Amino acid sequence: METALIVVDIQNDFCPGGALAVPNGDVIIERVNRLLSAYPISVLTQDWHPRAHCSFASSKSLPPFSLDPESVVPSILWPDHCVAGTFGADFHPALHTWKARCILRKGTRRELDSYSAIMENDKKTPTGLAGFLSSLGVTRVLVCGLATDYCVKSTALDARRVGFKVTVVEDAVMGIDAKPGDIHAAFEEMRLAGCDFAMTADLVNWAEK
Ligand code: VGL
Ligand code: ZN
Repeated sequence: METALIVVDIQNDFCPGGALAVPNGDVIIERVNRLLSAYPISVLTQDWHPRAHCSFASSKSLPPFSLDPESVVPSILWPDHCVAGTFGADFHPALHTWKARCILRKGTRRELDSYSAIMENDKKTPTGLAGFLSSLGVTRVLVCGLATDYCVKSTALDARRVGFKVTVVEDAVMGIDAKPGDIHAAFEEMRLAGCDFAMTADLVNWAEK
């Protein structure tokens, strides 16, 4: 029964100064680094979009944060962010990337976004991560990173859906809260889906026992 750490999207564009900055997104990095030291099966995800990606408001000549009129499920159009190969898509320089076992890029196809590290937004295209983790004997995942109300939430919910035990690292996630209350609602949704919550210090102590 193995535990894996999933570190979601700690990239320059999601940190202060970035194109889609999560307020205080960088303050969690020190805690994430401690988790990376404690959990040897670890995955970093990287939001990795082609230019003119379907999630970019600019691709549809609409203002950022408007709803996508072409999408059947309500989805927000974002400022251009995490364009593959750009500085914004790089991991934040303070993140101890060398400690991670695996790097998973997502949202790589122009016409399909992927918030979750497990399933793309069509809810039927797997990223391959669940298979990778299962083949290593992983039954429980710890989820941390950015942003609580989008990619962290989607990853945690999908991980539950495909059968992993899920612990969200409460003090190692940070959210956007585009609409105030979004972060709170995300925690509630994850809780109702059967996710547990824990703090970095406790998870690091348990790993060392
Ligand atoms: C994310 C919006 C668009 C995230 C990624 O990492 O939470 N949010 N792309
Ligand atoms: Zn994105």
